[in-house]
Amino acid sequence: MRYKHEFNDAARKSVVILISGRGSNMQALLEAKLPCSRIAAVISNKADAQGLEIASRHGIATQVLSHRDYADRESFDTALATAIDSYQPDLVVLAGFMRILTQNFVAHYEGRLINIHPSLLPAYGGLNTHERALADGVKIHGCTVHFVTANLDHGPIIVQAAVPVLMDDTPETLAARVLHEEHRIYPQAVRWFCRDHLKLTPDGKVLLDRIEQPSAALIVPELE
Ligand code: NHR
Ligand code: GAR
Repeated sequence: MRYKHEFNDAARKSVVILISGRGSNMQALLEAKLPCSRIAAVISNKADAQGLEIASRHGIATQVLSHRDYADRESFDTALATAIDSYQPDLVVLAGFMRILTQNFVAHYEGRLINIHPSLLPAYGGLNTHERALADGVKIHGCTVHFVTANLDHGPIIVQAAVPVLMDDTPETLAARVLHEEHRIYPQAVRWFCRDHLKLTPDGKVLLDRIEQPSAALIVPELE
């Protein structure tokens, strides 16, 4: 008798994770031990990325591909795709990966390339999101998991988590509050994908199949 969420090795989805630095989102994915997925490799564009050691400690294959060894973005992305495809992944996960990817690369992984971004997209795409949110005085901030498209930080949204911005927040305290939520929603998104609940439709819409959706107000400010 095989249960619905039991996965033999052949049924597991193969995942390649791309990082550039600390790798805490990658670590959250490794520690989630999702039975539906097998992390085939972690690839970094930086040799000194801390995440590489964490991956090695988990017994996961690591590879470094420095963008500095390539003349332009196109040739770096071609080499990166060759490295990724050697693992034949079902899903490619950007976890703090800091290089903008070319149109050809993104098209090659259409519907199987996801990113986590530290803001409530479409607000605050790009870099320094927490500084900019604080400067604007917004009261709610957060993080977004999305499919990657050529339109930077504008791919179809899969899941978001919101946190309050507090009066005495610094970029660091706000980043920590957001990061805590990143570590919760990224494993969830990968779990959905690996269980075949999450799809990108041909017309670019996110399909969440058989996932419970909230119907009540999520955020209710305290009123006096
Ligand atoms: N590529 C495409 N085509 N589309 C997206 O949505 C992408 C992407 C590559 C990375 C992550 C993204 C983020 O979550 C991401 C999304 C890096 C930069 C950037 O400006 C911007 C957005 C993101 C990642 N990178 C500089 C560059 O010249 C380098 C910065 C650095 O090395 O520190 O590539 O925020
Ligand atoms: C995370 O906050 C992630 O959302 C963000 O960088 C941090 C990486 O931390 N990603 C980007 O800004 C992508 N441009 P991590 O390496 O510890 O996961």
